[in-house]
Amino acid sequence: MGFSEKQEALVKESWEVMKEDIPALSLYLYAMILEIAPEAKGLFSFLKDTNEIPQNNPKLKSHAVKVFKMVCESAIQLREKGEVVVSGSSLKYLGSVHLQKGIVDPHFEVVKEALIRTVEKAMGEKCSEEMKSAWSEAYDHLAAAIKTEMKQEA
Ligand code: HEM
Ligand code: ISQ
Repeated sequence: MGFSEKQEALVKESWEVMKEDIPALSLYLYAMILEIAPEAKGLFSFLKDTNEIPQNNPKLKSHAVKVFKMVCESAIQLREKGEVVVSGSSLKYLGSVHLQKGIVDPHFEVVKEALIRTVEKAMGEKCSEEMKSAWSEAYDHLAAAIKTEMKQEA
């Protein structure tokens, strides 16, 4: 199934809102990951030695922002080109980072669920099933591209 203009608009529209509240939403994204999969804590260098999510860690925030932005970018590309194209080297890099960290397929489902909950939190009443499924589809394509890279390197 193709990615429609409407779906792209839904992702873009919500990202415009989310951008205004990045610090809080970044923390929320990690909180949701840990709520769904507490064992994921050990994977992140900036979480593994603390009991609370650090409020002011620049790396923590910048990684979360990259995840939001990359999913948003993948929605745009899906609509324009029908596939996700992350510039070659950065996709390779992401593949190798995640491979090295020991990320496996079920982790990708955890992050997807956490991302969707974050969109719900950010959008409140404006969130719809359509909006969530647009994010979910864009995420799936990006995740598939990263997984392919991981398998090639493994
Ligand atoms: C690192 C994106 C899925 C865990 C990163 C980085 C980015 C990123 C941009 C930072 C790389 C760097 O600059 O060094 C994404 C995207 C994903 C995804 C776009 C899915 C579409 C996942 C999943 C997990 C995960 C499913 C597992 C829970 C990690 C960890 C790091 C990382 C542990 C290293 C963090 C550290 O520095 O300790 N990811 N990621 N990622 N990601 Fe992901
Ligand atoms: C995946 N990879 C890196 C950082 C992340 C932050 C929050 C949620 C998922 C992530």
